[in-house]
Amino acid sequence: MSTFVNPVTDQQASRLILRHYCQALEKAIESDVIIVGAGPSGLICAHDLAEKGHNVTVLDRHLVPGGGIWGGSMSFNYVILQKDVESILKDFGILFQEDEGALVVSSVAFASKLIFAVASHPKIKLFNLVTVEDLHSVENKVTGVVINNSAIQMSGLHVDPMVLTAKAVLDSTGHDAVLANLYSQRAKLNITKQSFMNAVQGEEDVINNTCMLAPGLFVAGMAANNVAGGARMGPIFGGMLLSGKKAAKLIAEYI
Ligand code: 48H
Repeated sequence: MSTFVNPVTDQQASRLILRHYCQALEKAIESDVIIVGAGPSGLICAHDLAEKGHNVTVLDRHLVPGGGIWGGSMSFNYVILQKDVESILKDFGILFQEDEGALVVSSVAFASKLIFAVASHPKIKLFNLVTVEDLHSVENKVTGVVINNSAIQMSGLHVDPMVLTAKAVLDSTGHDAVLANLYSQRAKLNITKQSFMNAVQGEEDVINNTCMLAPGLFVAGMAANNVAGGARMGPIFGGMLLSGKKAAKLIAEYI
């Protein structure tokens, strides 16, 4: 007597996964916005754009999205946010404690809630284990990204990539500012390494440095500070959320 009334066969599992992954990937060939990097700035930007009705594709090279949130500070798994962003935490159902006028949040809960909101949004396709290795461009506008499977990319095998296109692309790849650097290999772009740690300054910088770098190419989060020489801010995350929100507004106005 078996437990399952509807057992799933091996063939079914393979067929269903292939069908649904390929359907999602096919839709992502042409989306409104591609977000590269599923850290806090990219996740918030994706969610805001999707809430406005845009079709968004989010790509991250790692197995687990969330970027630098998970590790907290020196592996102590809490992050700190300014009281000014309390309403954003409430929007995502992220619990916090107020202490010394700041908000203290479990980094695991913070990452999980943001990822859940993005991964389960009907207007967003989220692909992990996908590395962006180049930009797609038509008539001097950035019009998409060149992608490969992260395992293939890491192995160094020569396997040709695929292209996903969009009306706008966001570089939210954190400290590496991958897309900005790829762009600057082909066209003039002033990239200044991020500055020393100074949390109060860095949190202002990251919002001010969020911008359109070139037609169709936007930058947010730590990547924005890397491009423009903004300060680091360690485990303080309010600026990342507000940078993602600013990027969503700029992108929505552009597309
Ligand atoms: C696909 C890629 C690629 C690629 C990278 O680092 P992140 O968390 O980014 P932000 O800017 O949203 O948040 C920064 C924050 O986490 C942080 O590091 C802070 C506050 N530091 C302060 C300090 O002083 O150090 O996430 C970037 C994501 C990661 O998940 C990468 O895997 C992904 O981008 N990524 N995805 N293709 N080529 N490169």
